[in-house]
Amino acid sequence: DFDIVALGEPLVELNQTHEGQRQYLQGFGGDTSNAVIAAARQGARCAYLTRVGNDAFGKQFLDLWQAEGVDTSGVEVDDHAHTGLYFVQHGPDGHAFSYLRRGSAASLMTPASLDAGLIERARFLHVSGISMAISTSACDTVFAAIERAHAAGAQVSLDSNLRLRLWPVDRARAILREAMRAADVFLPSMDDMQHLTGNDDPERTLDWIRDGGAPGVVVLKLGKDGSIIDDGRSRTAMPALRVQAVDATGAGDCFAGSLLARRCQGDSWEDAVRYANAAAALSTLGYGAVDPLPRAEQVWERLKETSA
Ligand code: KDG
Repeated sequence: DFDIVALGEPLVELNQTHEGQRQYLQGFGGDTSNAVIAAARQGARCAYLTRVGNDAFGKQFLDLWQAEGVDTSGVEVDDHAHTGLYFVQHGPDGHAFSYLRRGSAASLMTPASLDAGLIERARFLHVSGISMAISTSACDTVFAAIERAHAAGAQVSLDSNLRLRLWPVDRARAILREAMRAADVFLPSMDDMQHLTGNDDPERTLDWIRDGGAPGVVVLKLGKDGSIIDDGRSRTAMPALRVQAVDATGAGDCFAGSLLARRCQGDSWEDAVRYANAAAALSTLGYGAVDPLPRAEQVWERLKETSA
C-alpha cells in the first residue's frame, strides 16, 4: 500500500546556473513528480501516475523514480509523444519558466489510461493545478482520479500551482474551484489566489475558499510571511524559515510532499507544517527542483537548530 500517489506531468529541467548567461544544468522537474520525490525522501511510500516519451528523458525519469523508491508501475511509456521539457531562468524578480511541452506524452493522458488500482491503495492522492492545466484530457483524468480516490476512502490533496502560461485565468478559476470542493487538503499560495480572486488579504482569501465550498484543511502559503492553517474550526499562523535562497523552483512541491509525508507519520497539522516549512527552505539552497530536495535527517537537523 502507498502513503501518497501523485498524478501529473514530469518535465525535464534545464536550469540556468548564472543569471544572464547561457549555461543550463539538466535536472528534473514537474510539480507532482517533485512532490512525490520529496515525500519519498521523508520516508513516505509513494507511487507516481504519469506518461513519459519513449526517449532518453523518459528513461532518465524512470531511473530517477526507481532510485528514489517511487513506484513506477503506473507510468506509461508513449512511443509517439515526447517527455515534456522546461527551462528555468533567473532574474531580479526570481525565477521564470519557459515550457516546451505541448503534445507531450503526459498531456495525452486520459481517464482510460489511469491505473486507478494504485490510487485505491493510497492514503493520499496528490494532484495540482498544473495536472489539470496541461490538457482537457488530463483535466478529465484528474477528476476521474479524485472520484476513484474518494470511492476507495483515500484523501485528496490539491496544490493550486497556477501557471497562467498553460490556461486562461477564467478557466483556471472555474476548474480549481471545482477541484478544491473535492479536496481534503487544499494547498493554495497567496500569489496564485490573488490572480484568481483579485484580492491580497489572506483572511479574505480564506473566506473566499470556504464560501466557495472547500470542505477540507486549507494551508494558505504566504511566502516569506509563512502560512496559515485553516482546519475549518480555527486559523493558525505559522512563521516561515529565513534562508539565503539561490533557486526556489520546486519549493512549494517540497512543502506539499513533506507535509503529506509527515501527516502519514501521524504529525498534527502544526507539526507537519513546521516540518514542511523547514524542508521547503532547505530545498531552495541549490539549483533545480529535485537535486536539492532534503532528506529527513537534514530537515530534523535544521529544525533542531531553529528551536535551539
Ligand atoms: O513547482 C515547480 C514546477 O512548476 C516546475 O518543476 C515545473 O512542473 C512544472 C511546471 O509545470 O511549471
